[in-house]
Amino acid sequence: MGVQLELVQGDITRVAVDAIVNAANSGLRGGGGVDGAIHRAGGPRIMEECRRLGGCPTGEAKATGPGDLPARYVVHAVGPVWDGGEAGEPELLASAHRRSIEVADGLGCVSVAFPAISTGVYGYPIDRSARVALPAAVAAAEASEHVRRVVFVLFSEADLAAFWDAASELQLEHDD
Ligand code: AR6
Repeated sequence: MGVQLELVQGDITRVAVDAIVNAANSGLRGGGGVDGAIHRAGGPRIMEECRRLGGCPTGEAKATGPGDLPARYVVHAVGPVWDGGEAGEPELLASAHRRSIEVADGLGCVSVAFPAISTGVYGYPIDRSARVALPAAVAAAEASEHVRRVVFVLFSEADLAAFWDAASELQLEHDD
């Protein structure tokens, strides 16, 4: 069965899907960027649950409830810190996307929204991240039991354009 891919510009905290993915750190301690926005908008219950999870290794993902957000779950994924690209960053970024889909699938989610993991504080170049994130998420969704809709929510117009270019280059059909 096919998977619908959507690329949109916006704020992921406002997206009503089954699971939104957070670009977290391995301590699941909260922080700036999209992590800060998710905890601010979702309220303190998300952090209370994160504290009980005991952290999350890079390339992995763990779920909590959504607090006050319009999603059913938040999947906290930890992407790699960019260190030039020869330190396993693409594999870890792909793994963070694959594991996010697998965790969401295990919770019965049909729709999953991702931010551009690792491309803010962690410094992963946006165009290179898109070429890893898109095929990893789509392939994992295709292999999943439940996930049929994958949305990438890009914060800026430039980030959306980078994901758009990568999707075209990879010949991934997408809606906008
Ligand atoms: N909706 C969608 N995308 C957003 C939003 C939002 N509300 N806010 C920011 N972005 P970053 P990282 C974009 O730095 O690089 C945190 O402190 C942002 O423009 O949030 O994986 C964590 O606690 C960028 O394109 O995540 C970790 O310590 C993308 O989200 C660390 O940062 C990711 O940027 C993780 O760094």
